[in-house]
Amino acid sequence: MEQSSTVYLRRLEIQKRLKGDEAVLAYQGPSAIRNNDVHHPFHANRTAYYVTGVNEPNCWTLITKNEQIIWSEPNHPKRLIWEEARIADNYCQEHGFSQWYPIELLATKLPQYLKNISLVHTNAPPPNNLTIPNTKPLHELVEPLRLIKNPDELDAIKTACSISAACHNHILSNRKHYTNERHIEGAFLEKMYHLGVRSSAYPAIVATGSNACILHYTRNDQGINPNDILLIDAGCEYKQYASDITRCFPAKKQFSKQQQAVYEAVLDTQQFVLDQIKPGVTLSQLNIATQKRVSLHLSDLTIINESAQVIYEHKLFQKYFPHGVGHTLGLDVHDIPTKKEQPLTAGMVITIEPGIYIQSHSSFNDIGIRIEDVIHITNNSYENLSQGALKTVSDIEHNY
Ligand SMILES: [Mn+2]
Repeated sequence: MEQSSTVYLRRLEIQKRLKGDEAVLAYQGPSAIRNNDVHHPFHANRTAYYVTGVNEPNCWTLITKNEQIIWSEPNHPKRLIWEEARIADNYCQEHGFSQWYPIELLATKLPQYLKNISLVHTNAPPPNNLTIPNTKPLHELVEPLRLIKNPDELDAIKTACSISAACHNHILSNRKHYTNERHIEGAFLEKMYHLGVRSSAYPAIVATGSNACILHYTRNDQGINPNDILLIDAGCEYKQYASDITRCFPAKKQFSKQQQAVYEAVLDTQQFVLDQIKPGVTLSQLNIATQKRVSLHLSDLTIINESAQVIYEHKLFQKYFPHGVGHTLGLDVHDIPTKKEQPLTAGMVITIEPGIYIQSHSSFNDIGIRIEDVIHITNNSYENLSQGALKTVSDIEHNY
């Protein structure tokens, strides 16, 4: 119930922002069919979930200045032969809605509530061909709220990160047993299930050697060469909140000299960027800081035979570091599309994930390194929510 009371307060906040003739109309989405009568696990539309706090399909929610109404599937005895019971009329008692209706009454009841409404913030086309004169995208109203996490949301993200960190550490210390990327994916999921969570926040990336240079590699089915570096980008979801952690380590006990040099360059870059995090700094500034530090390392390691300044100014680093330094995280792993110039504020959660990817080079081959942590912006600095996942060279080499 802690979650639902948080969501109830959130709905009150939304009501406060609505004018008397405005309403929020949120649709959680249908249960998606995989094939025939087999369904995908349900994952509510995130904008709608943020408003309802309940992961149940086929629900419509209407919030007006004074009411919080939900339509959902009732517990027909025939359906209960096949499916678990729905929340149905408990929406009012347990989740603080002022009114619940079975979904069958949407077409008749909704127009009555919309009579005096002239603007509807919504995330879906109106149901039952209902005509709504003026609509605005609901996410525009919700995203500024979603950006700043409250203590319950932070707790959920923190737990997701701790569980994922334990899974990463489990893979690290058992790595001698894995001979295929798929084994690692399976071991990560097994550990995650064992720790009590079922959903991943995104499909895991388990990449060996040059596969790590494919940023969204998800085949995860190649054999592991003992001389490879492994890249594992994986995270679970807890109470609907995501985690997103990347760790890299040698398949065998120790790094080669070249692997260690690149690894330490990325680790140094991550710390360099973290040291600059405080409210007021923008993601764009952090990106520039990352690009400059990566350029410095590319020059020092003679991966590019140019000065750091030339590498940065001519964007030569992009060949080895083609992505941004991070993104917001919350209900979604890539949560709110942040404007790069928006200053960070306390309560935001972002990832910091520099990388260097070298597919072919005279002295560095098939090395893809990314190190990613989940960072909570605090009043004057930051808190690393995924610090439990080991990443120093000595921790990596000792845990074998
Ligand atoms: Mn990420």
